[in-house]
Amino acid sequence: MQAKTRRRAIWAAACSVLAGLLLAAPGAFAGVITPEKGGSPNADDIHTLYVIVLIIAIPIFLLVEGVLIWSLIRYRRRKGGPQPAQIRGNTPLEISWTVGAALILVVLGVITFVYLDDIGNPPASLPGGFQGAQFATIDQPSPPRSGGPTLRVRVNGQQYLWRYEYPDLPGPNYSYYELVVPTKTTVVLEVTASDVIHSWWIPKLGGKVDATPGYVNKTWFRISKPGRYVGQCAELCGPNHADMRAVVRAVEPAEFEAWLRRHRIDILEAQQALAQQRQERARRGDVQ
Ligand SMILES: [Cu+2]
Repeated sequence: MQAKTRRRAIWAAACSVLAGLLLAAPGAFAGVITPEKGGSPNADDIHTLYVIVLIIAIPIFLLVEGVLIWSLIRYRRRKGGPQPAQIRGNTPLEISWTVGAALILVVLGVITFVYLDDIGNPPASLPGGFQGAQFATIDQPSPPRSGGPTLRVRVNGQQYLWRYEYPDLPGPNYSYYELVVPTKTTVVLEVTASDVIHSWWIPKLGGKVDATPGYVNKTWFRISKPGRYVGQCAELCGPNHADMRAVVRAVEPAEFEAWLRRHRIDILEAQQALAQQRQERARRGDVQ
């Protein structure tokens, strides 16, 4: 009797712990079973789409698995018992779950296409965004629907780093590893590679984009608040693929302008110093 009570207490404790874990799960699983959000509107939309699919899929999964497990236990062959009923097919049931699944697919398809427009097409920059930006679009010959300038950035994957350049801003303005962007500004990325296939991915700023030599793939993001967003090349590109990380640092538009000016001067000074060094070596007769 005592052993039975103890077993019941253990079961009750295990059930409470499991219930507690389930309650804590939404927080614990944020960004683990769903894509990350909070960096850019396209990432938020991708996250919402994912959650909608999960909300529809989880009850169906539980229902199907529940009926399966229940049937396995309820209709199992018992020792010495009679042979369980052998049922083959049920036309009305089969038609209804086929039609039901098709209807769910249609609903998911419609919802996805509604969101795809906002995920694929870069929106306008927010008021107060960087003013030196230009018009740019994905798949469209005209400016973005809602108008407004966007900032174009060329992203080039190389074993094992990312190179960035702002083709519409005064140069030289390239940088490596860290991409600095202004907040409230739609940034359109033109992603390519110069050696093998890489994949640009900052989870909080949207989906992965293949960086393929000879092709330019486009994506975009728009960050509202200053911050640092980290990512990782998502295509196995060689032995040091794991080191091919990327950082996007978002700063206020005024700070971006100041950074750009300083950065340009730094590059020019470095280029001048290098040219001087080369001249001196040539004068000394060093062979290059
Ligand atoms: Cu890689």
